[in-house]
Amino acid sequence: MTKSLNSNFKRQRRNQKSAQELVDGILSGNKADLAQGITMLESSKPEHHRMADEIINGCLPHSGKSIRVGITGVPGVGKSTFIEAFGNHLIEQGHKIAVLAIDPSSQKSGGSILGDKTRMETLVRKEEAFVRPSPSKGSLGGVAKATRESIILCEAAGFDFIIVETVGVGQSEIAVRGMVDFFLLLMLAGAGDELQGIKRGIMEMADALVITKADIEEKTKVKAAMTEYKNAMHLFPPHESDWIPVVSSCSAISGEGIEKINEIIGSYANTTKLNGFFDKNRTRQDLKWMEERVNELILESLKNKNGFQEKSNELATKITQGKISPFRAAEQLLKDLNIT
Ligand SMILES: Nc1nc2c(ncn2[C@@H]2O[C@H](COP(=O)(O)OP(=O)(O)O)[C@@H](O)[C@H]2O)c(=O)[nH]1
Ligand SMILES: [Mg+2]
Repeated sequence: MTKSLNSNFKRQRRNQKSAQELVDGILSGNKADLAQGITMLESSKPEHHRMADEIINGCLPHSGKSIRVGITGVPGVGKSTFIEAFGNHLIEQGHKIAVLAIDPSSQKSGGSILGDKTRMETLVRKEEAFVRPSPSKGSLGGVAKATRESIILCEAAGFDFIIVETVGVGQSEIAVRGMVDFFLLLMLAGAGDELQGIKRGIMEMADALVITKADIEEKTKVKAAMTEYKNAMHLFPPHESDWIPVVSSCSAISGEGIEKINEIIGSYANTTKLNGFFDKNRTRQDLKWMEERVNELILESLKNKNGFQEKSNELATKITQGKISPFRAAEQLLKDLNIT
């Protein structure tokens, strides 16, 4: 059997759909097809790349009609539990919500995936919700890329409220900030921000800072923390959106303050749509996305060039033997391949 016959046979046997079939399924709101489409985006197999591109292109004209919200905060602060409560509230309001996650730490432990899904127990069973944990493989860059593309697919499937959960440590916030409209930081009343490991830069990116677990903290403590954070937020330069970040509190267990957060996000969307920032921000994100995609395509075409692997191996050996500097080797590689 030839190779292509063999792979056709395999595809049929596994009942795997074509890109067009998946796009049609996604556009009709089929969650199984959406899940399979996202699996293609996350795949590192070169034979899936073309299919992923076709799916994205098929979905793009039907995307964009949602509000995209990023949620961050240190592990254990209560993000997933919040999303469970908030998501159920949104569904009651008539929304369809998709939850995506970027959690670089879950790649090592693999544990938080299960944790997150069990924290969203009622949400995952709802027809109007789609919950997708962080991919368990790949670099932060790769995971972030897949998440950005997954947003497009979710929107094409009719989800009008997209939530991206990320862990409040390291680079993943910046990646998420670059793909959402609104950025929400969850904090606790008890601990100071140093203790909570939240960097100033993350606080500065937030459109709202919400103190959660208000049910287990004394009211006075929650109030004091809110005042403290309000004062701290005042010291940051004003947001380009002209939006003044809001400090609020909630409990994902009692439901107190959950509705208010939806109002805050609604008010943000109104304000920034009126003053033009909403669209400006999305356009800027699109331009950045294009830039990243160009870099990716250049790299891909370069690596597909004849002799790339051999030359690259040859030079690697020379570096190991101390015969050439890494800097020179990189230049040499491009020269040998006739690129510079
Ligand atoms: N009392 C109370 N506990 C909460 C609340 N939100 C989360 N928790 C608990 O805090 C722990 C961590 O929550 P989780 O949502 O997994 O945090 P994440 O790591 O930020 O996603 C769990 O045991 C939750 O039950 C809340 O509003 N009130
Ligand atoms: Mg979580």
